[in-house]
Amino acid sequence: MRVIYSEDHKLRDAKTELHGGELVKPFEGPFRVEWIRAALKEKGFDDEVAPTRYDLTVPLKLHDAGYLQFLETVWERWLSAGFTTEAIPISLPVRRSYHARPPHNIDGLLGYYANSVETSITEGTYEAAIAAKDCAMTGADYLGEGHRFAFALCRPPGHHAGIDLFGGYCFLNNAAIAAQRILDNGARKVAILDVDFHHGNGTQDVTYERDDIFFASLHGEPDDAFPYFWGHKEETGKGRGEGYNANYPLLRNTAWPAYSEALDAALKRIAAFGAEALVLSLGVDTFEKDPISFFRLKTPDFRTMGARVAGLGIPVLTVMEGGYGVHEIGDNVANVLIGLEE
Ligand code: SP5
Ligand code: ZN
Repeated sequence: MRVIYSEDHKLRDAKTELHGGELVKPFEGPFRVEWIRAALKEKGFDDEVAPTRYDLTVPLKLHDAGYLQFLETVWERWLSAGFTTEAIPISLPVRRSYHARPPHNIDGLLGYYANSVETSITEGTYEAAIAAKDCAMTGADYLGEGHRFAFALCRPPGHHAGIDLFGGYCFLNNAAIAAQRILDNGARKVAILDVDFHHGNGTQDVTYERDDIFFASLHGEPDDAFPYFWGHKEETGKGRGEGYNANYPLLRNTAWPAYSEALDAALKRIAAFGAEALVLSLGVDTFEKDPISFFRLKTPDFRTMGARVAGLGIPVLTVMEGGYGVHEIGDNVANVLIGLEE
């Protein structure tokens, strides 16, 4: 399987994450993709290429122009304001912020565009996010050439990035950008299946009113899991997008039997939708040893997961999302890709 990878992910190497009331070393760091690449090499995935460079035409179909401008300039403006540390928002628009609008002050703007505050912005974050979306788009174009599978080893991840929101370690919605690219290349219907432990609130946001992208997410139930305020069953889409969004919230300690039942239900919906291609938003933070999550999937389960997804019989672009803490994330990712191809 072709793997698309950019060295530029290293440009984002945050020192801080707000976690449990403390600034800690981030769970999401460059080491993650190096672990994944090591496992892929060991398993014989040797077709690795660098991404093509693309402009912002496709991202602008999903994200707000002011938001993209913010991402591009925030670091420089943060430094110009006299700050010397990584950028963390302090004030966010919330219920009854009736007249919220993008403030001029960069400190305020940071909160305006944030949906969570654990994600510090650093020098190089924008460049890394751009390279990640280029990986996803390159994968979409590779499928467009008639290939059945590709893996975009995106970092930073993307599924928490909304129309005009960053957070959850995400800035640009790599998976949705890839789905849009697949549509632009001629497909009429594309599905995104999000198997990251966390609800893909950003992907849901950018696709919620659309009927040409079906979004399904399996995740820790919002009562108990980040991002807490999205991912309920009742969120089914809006306007022409009504009926094209499916959430499968799952309980603490969910293991393969209950997980695979929800997976099969989601795959059934995707097949009924008539998707011509699938973007698999792959987080392996469903693993039993993940440090910030609470499912109980085991390494062999990921292979079964890949095989089930391949059962759809359509081209699949796998896009990397989360998965933290332990070296096994590499084997878990490799297993999904092996399962897809068997
Ligand atoms: C892409 C992705 O997986 N983003 C996840 C972002 C989650 N950030 C907040 C994590 C808070 C976890 N708190 C659980 C503590 C368990 N001891
Ligand atoms: Zn996650």
